Amino acid sequence: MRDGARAHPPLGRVLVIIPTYNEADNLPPLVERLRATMPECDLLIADDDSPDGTGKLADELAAADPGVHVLHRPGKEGLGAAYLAGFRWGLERGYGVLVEMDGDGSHQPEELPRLLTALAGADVVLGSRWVPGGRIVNWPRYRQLLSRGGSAYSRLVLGLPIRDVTGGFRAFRARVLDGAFLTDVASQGYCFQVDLAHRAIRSGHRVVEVPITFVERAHGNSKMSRDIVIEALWRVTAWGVATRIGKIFRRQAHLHHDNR
Ligand SMILES: Nc1nc2c(ncn2[C@@H]2O[C@H](COP(=O)(O)OP(=O)(O)OP(=O)(O)O)[C@@H](O)[C@H]2O)c(=O)[nH]1
Ligand SMILES: [Mg+2]
Repeated sequence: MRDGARAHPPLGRVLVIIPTYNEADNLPPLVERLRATMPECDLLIADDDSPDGTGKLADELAAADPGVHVLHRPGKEGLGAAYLAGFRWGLERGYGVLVEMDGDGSHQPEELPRLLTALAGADVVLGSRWVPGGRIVNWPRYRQLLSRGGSAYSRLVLGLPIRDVTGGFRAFRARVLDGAFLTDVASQGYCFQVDLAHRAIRSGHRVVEVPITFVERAHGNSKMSRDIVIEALWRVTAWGVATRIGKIFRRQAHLHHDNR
């Protein structure tokens, strides 16, 4: 049964996971906007011992608000590791929906209700800059090209039917991330997002994109680096090759079976 109540049961409690590394200026206004827009959603700030004191600020926000939680991690291990720890935290506590959101103000809390509305009829919702209605504010041209190029390459190599493959504003039904889904995820930088989108589609989940407005960070520095781009390139290429080889083997096994 694909449609109906069993395929898309009620969403349950929502946890918004915000990985942070040096986001002291961006975090307080973000938390305030999230609490104002969706007070019923809990927040988890996953901080990698930011040298600028973001973790301490997060503790202060949590002390003042029982809906705000903090996961302190010992050091900078990349976006992927912070999300994996955050997902585990949320799954252990029985949340029905786990949301990914950047802590630098690029994702708009006011757009979260639209993502959750779309999730009522889906398993995964991707906030998308590259579908009609999606917008980018204040991004230099080279960043737009890098993002579009990254999505186009991933789409092509992995055969993914989505436009924004690298975005980081997403909502997952918890049952998608449970079990074996996250086994062996090793991606650290942005290709973590490609990895999750690829896994969700490959495992047959209903994935939909909704347009979002992405705004360049207000304060602080981008963590995008050459190493992160190189990691994404080699991993996506390796997944593409593995997927193709897997298809060839399955086809041959099928033919062999038919000829018996
Ligand atoms: N916990 C943790 N968070 C991280 C790490 N690297 C990046 N982040 C956070 O992940 C989110 C996305 O990373 P950004 O640094 O905003 O990415 P960016 O380099 O600004 O990329 P653009 O926004 O595309 O310019 C932000 O909230 C970062 O603080 C990390 O190693 N650990
Ligand atoms: Mg950013």
